[in-house]
Amino acid sequence: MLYTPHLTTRKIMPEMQEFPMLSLSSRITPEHLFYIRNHFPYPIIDMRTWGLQINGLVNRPLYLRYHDLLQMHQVSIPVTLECAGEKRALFVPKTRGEQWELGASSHAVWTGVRLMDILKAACILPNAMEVTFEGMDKGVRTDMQGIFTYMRSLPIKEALNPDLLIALYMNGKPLPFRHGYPARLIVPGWYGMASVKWLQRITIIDQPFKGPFQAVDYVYVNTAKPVETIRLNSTIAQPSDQQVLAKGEHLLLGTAISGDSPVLFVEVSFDNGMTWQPASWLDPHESYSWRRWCLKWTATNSGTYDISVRATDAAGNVQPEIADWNEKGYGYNAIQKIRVYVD
Ligand code: MTE
Ligand code: MO
Repeated sequence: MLYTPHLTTRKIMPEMQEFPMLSLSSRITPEHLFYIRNHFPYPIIDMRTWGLQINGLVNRPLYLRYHDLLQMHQVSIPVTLECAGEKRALFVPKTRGEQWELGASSHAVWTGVRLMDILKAACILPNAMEVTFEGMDKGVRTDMQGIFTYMRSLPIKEALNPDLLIALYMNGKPLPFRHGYPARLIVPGWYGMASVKWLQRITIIDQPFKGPFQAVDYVYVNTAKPVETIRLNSTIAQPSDQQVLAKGEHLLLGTAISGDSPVLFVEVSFDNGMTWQPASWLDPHESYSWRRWCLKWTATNSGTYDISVRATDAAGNVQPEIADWNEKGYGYNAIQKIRVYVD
């Protein structure tokens, strides 16, 4: 049977779709398979009037039109986006929020202007503490009165990291509308919520930003720590859980990532973690990219097989057996286990 890959729909409005994990034939996710996570309906953008405003604690407020941004120095960085709710459906007990399975993550090469260059051009004042990023999408929340826009902040030190981009292109083509056209922030190594789409305003402030997408959502409620960098994680993309396989040789394939220390190796176990064998890398190391691993496996006998995968990073951290449960279900990164049946 011919397999035609397509997104897995979690919600239509606001749109939420998963990348089909079986489509890992390339490291880069094609545009039509890139996961989508929106909090609100799509914004309406009029390119005749659109411009990116930079204001607040700056000596030189800026208003950059699309063609101004296109004319600035461009850089390209491969960055994997991963939703903080990735694998939320695996939490026991269940948590509230979108029940994402394995595919709330995708990979692209982003091209655009360094945020640092824009902030330097605006001349930030010495009392700057945080930088806020405001999207153009807005709507109501079920837990609060009023209309909110999607808005996030970064500490000034993080905002000046030269790897942060105001991206104008994804995989060499103008940013698709669903992924933030005309311009989106890309915060490499952080969970996806930081990478604000449909940017309209960047504001430098001298106090912590307390908007609901900063101080209510995207907080690990158990520790009160903000959700920031991507936790060490690995995923079995192929075979899928509960799959029935024929006897013979199979290719196990998946991804590994960390927003902190580089992933050193991935191991696979067929005996519930008693013994582990190393997987091989399909991709070279890149700072902010998922890295695909694979392992050839021959199923000689019919029966039930439990397969686990775990990643280890350069600092010696290993994925936990049990994920750190938190009320909103962020940062699931326990060792993944699947069961397959060999006929
Ligand atoms: N930016 C805006 N303006 N509105 C949003 O709803 N969602 C965030 C982030 N940026 C969001 C946003 C979240 S939670 C994630 S995981 C990523 O966008 C998803 O990016 P993608 O839809 O391009 O995959
Ligand atoms: Mo997300």
